Amino acid sequence: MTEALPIGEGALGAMLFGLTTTERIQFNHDTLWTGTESETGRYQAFGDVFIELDHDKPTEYRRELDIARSVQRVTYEHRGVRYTREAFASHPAHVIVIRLTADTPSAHSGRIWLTDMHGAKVIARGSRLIAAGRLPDNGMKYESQLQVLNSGGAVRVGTSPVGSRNPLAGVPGTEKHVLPQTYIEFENCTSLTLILAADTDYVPDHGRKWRGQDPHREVTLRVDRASERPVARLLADHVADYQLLFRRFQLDLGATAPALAERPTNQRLVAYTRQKTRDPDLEELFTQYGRYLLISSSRPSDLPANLQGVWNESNDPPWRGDYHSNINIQMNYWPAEPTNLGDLHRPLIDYFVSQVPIARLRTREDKDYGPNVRGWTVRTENGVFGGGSFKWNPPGSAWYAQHVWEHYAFSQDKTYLRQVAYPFIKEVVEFWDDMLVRRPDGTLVSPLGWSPEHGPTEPGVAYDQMIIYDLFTNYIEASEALGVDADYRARVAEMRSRLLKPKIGQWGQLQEWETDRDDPKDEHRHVSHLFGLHPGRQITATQTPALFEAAKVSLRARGDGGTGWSRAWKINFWARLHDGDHAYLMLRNLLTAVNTVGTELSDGGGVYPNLFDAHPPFQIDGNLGSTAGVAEMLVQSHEGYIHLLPALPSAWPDGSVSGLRARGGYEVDISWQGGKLISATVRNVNGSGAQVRYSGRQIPVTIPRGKSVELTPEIFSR
Ligand code: FUC
Repeated sequence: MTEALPIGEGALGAMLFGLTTTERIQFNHDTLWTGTESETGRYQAFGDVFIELDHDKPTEYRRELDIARSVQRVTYEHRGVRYTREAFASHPAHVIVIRLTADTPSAHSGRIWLTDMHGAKVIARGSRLIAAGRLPDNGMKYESQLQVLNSGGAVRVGTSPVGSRNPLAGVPGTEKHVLPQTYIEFENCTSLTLILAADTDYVPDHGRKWRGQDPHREVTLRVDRASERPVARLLADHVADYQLLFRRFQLDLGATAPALAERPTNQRLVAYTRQKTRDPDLEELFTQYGRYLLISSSRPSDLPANLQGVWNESNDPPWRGDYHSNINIQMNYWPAEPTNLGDLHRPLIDYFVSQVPIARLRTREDKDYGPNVRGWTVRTENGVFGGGSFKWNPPGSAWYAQHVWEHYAFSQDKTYLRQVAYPFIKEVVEFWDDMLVRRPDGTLVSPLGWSPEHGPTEPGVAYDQMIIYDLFTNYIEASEALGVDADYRARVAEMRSRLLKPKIGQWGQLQEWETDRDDPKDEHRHVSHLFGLHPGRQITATQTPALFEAAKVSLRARGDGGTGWSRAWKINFWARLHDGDHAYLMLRNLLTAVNTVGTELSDGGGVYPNLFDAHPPFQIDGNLGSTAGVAEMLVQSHEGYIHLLPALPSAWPDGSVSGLRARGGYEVDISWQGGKLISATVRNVNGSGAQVRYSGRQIPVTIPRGKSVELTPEIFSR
């Protein structure tokens, strides 16, 4: 899982190991979950496809993932034959396609297994393998089907006698796999095409008890339809669909020396770590890889990407492969809006909405909140049936509401604001309207705070106070944008003004707790008390300069290490602090080659050879958070204006970016040289007037909708 390459069509994902003796394709579907309305459950692995080839000791071996097309390829030579294997996950067809070809006719002979991670019996229908079952835990129905198509040679169903040689012996990670007796045998085939589909009966709807149709019909149809189409058409449709999303954002951070650029990514990563090579192409790749992973694991109407996206080989994954509400699920979606994938933010928002009915019940059942509280909140660990576990995370729902708001802030989609965002945000505001405690002097505090994930449980923790401030701000702006609820808006504004404020402590730090007890040696991975700096907008250089300086002091004390996601967050923090060089240092610290797969909680973050973020273990938030961090270095828009190059590091003197989105309904392209702006194009997608800032100067720009203006540095020096 640290070397295999991921593909995905949103719901269905796979890891391709690129082996030549027995290839392994480990697959997942985002809905295969244990658990119930009262238990988080666990994200489950679905199954594997094994292709026995017996191409031992290949030469000229090359394995690649083309993220510009979302196609994985393996090529090698074996006994004078040149083999090519290509795989892609098609969103339009909802299938994974694996194609095996060679430069010599009749060169493929071997066997193919479909395995099921929950022990379902595998049957064959023609040259199709089918595994259907129910999760023992909650009765969820699931099914996978694998069609094998050939040109030349023969394909037939085989059954292995008990006790026959296990072709998986020596395939890493398959020690516990039991091979089904039924398989497909192929002999002297010129090419093979494998079509894989999988699904469950999960629906994100508590009103239907989370269950819909038996997946059999849909899975059968998907495989039938894809099997009838020429592979070239499937591929062309897939690439076109993928590129519509991927190409919206382009990035050039400079050129890597040709001799280095030719080397494989894993070697470049090691050189980058150990020899501190300059490798802007690797930094670009890593940034775009985050977008690739989001496109591959999050499409409208899917579940959002969990701790491992859709790439998980275990039925007992670390932290259940769940939705952690105190940083992780949010970080997964930080890059969506700025890097022009706003439509892929919807799975997260729709997931929140689907969980609310149960979250409301659970909140009112809890003695800390009581039966009369309005609104709802969540626990730290969450599944897909509304249930959660581990401690309550009181401001969790308010942090969710930030995402609901941000989708409007970027898109300016009023229908969405009215129908989805506003009611959601308002209900969470009501929760805090009921929960905040008013002290004798009028100060409002959250009563049961816990700064994730350390320190005491007590009132007035910065994490809670800042998220509530953010929630109230978003509510005020949402109700203004819709022109509704003026009276309640005034009440919320009054509450916001009385919230216990961020405090500066004895060593100049921004306090994590109301009591000035921060330890300057505390390098805890969570940096929750800087929420107001990022992803919030309470602390800014212009509005709160003293707090801005205190945030710097706190962040410096927290250090430049941490888990993968902690490093990714620090890229964003330093970008918001307008310190491009420090943000860049954090990017380098994240892009550190790591091999550890055991759980490390204090330090050890980095990336694996396949560029998956290492918490350790693998956790996708660091990938996605880092992509957001790079966007934050190039454009910011959280202060009511579009800020060009707010944190450009000296390591990227020349470069360009296009397709960055800014709040207010704008899109921005920028090119720079010698660390200075050359030109910027600001397009009005759905905005109504903007301010643009560069190098300390700000100008208003008026652009008709659908049009753009080009801004040169002179405009800012007038
Ligand atoms: C939070 C973090 C851990 C880990 C887990 C999934 O609890 O504190 O580091 O990322 O989520």
